[in-house]
Amino acid sequence: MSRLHLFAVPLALALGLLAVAALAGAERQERFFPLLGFGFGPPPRAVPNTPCFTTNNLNGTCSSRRNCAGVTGGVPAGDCARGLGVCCVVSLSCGTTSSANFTYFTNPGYPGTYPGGGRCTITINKCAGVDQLRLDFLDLTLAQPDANGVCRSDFLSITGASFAYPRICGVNAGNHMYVDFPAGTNSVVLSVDTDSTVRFARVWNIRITQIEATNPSHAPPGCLQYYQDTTGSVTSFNYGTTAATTMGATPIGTREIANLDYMACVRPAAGYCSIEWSQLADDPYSFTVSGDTSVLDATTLGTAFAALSGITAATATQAAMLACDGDYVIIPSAIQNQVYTVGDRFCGNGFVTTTSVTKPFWLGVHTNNTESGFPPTILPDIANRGFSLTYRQLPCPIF
Ligand SMILES: [Ca+2]
Ligand SMILES: [Ca+2]
Repeated sequence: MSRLHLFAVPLALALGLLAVAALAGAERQERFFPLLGFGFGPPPRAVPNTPCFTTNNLNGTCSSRRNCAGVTGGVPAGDCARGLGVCCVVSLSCGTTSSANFTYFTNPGYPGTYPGGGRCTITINKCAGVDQLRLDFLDLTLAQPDANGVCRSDFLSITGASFAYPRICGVNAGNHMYVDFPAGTNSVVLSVDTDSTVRFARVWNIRITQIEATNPSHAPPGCLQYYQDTTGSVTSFNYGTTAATTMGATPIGTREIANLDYMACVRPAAGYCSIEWSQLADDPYSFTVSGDTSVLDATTLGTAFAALSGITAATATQAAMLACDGDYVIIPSAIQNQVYTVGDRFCGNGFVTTTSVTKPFWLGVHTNNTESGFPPTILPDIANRGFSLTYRQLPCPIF
């Protein structure tokens, strides 16, 4: 055997082992460089399982094409990691389960509409380190509530979570909700119930994001909503400028959803000491939560004249309790026109600009189970839209 052969045999063996190892590694690779000649070439590169965006702004996870195909509902949507992997977007409809970092829950036939019928559910299993979900309603149009604001024919509901989450219906695109996993549980179920006897074109696409406890977007305890900018708007579920045309209801139904009790929280930015809440100047309906909205005209609707405030029942006089006892928002330690208000509840058909220094910043939302008036001697609420309030955080004063 020549010197060349003596050298070549162990070399070929070593290269062969390398090739086997590389092929095993390729199991997890979308792309690996084919072994050239005796196996020389760049080592295989792992696809990083990092968050990625598609060209349509959908959230996915960068993974190998093979791994994406193995994920329930996984759809490859463009390249990531410089072409090493695909941005794998998980999109699922009824009767499914997901444990992906981002899941899009859609109606059957999305982006087409759905005529309704039955209950459509998705079960979300939490990932390691996760104790919260954020639901972004990219599309969510269900039938309107009944004349009392009760989501009767259609509703989105959440079960298995640590809080009595509101049932919502109507039009909610652009709104969001946080859901906490109770300690010791691993899954939460989202359900969309629709009544096919109510003729209506439903559509939904809900982005479900898993939020780790360490994530800066993690909402504080008790916050159904969490806003993280210094300015923004907080809008009640199913808010809209037009009156709802409730199926067969007389009088025309409210858009305001019944049975709500939650907090919309705002993250205080560094160097900001207070928050100012105000009504949209160009939308007189942007605070219509109690009373008969239909009879008010532009001279009163949205003005301080139509604004009411109340006080918590424990300390209220009878007169004060009459105001803002059914549907209202709460602003803690409220200041209006540089003076602390007597009460912290606000209702009616107008909203006076209000400031609060209580941190974390929050807006409480409460609605009762009816629009028929409470106690019965009080006139019913009619055609309430809910609210869309803007907020801005105010910098700390410089002394
Ligand atoms: Ca109302
Ligand atoms: Ca009510």
